[in-house]
Amino acid sequence: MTGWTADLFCTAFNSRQLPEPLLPEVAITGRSNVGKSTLINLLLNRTNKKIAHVSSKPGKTRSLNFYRITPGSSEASFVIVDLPGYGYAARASDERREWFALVDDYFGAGRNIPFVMHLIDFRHGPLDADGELIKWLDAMDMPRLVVFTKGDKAPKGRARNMYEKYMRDGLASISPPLITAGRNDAEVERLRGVILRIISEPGL
Ligand SMILES: Nc1nc2c(ncn2[C@@H]2O[C@H](COP(=O)(O)OP(=O)(O)O)[C@@H](O)[C@H]2O)c(=O)[nH]1
Ligand SMILES: [Mg+2]
Repeated sequence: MTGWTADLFCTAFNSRQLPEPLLPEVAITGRSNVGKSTLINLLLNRTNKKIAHVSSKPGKTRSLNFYRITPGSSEASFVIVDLPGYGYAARASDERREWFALVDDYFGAGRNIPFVMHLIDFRHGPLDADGELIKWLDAMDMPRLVVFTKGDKAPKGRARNMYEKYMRDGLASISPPLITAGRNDAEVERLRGVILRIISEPGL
């Protein structure tokens, strides 16, 4: 069991509401409904008493949510930022503009963002919207850690082939992507270790 504790210390709907950047911030991004809030709850052991709001309706979160994480006595604190979901097809183009305005402001503010965690639905692999995100993050030279979600919904026995195909097709990640399954299992514990390791690597 991890000793990570967390508190939601800021919710920002616009750039004026962004908190002072005092700690490294790991931003979590991905398509609406991919499982960002679910993974945050898992990382923080909040499966019963949830801290991040999980919704079955895509595109609910329009704010940036900042969680201050205290991983344990020997590790430095950092922040996890839950970004609004990206690129859900039903969204109007002015909402896309709104998304870019808010998230561009966040990334462009000179904050300490060691890497972005890019969540991808394991069943589908990277879709068009993920390709757009990758291009946009690459253009900012932002390191990306890919994490697959919904591994439990993939066809049984095909996971290895699917994983290898995604990687062969050129999906890049600063550490090999883990496959999460909506539960607090060994992969989530591994992910905690990967996050702490990357944050502690200077000059990534
Ligand atoms: N089976 C399964 N369902 C998941 C997983 N991750 C998220 N979900 C479900 O997918 C829906 C959207 O999740 P949410 O965390 O709100 O996505 P967000 O919009 O990216 O924050 C919810 O109904 C979750 O319960 C997973 O790994 N496995
Ligand atoms: Mg969410």
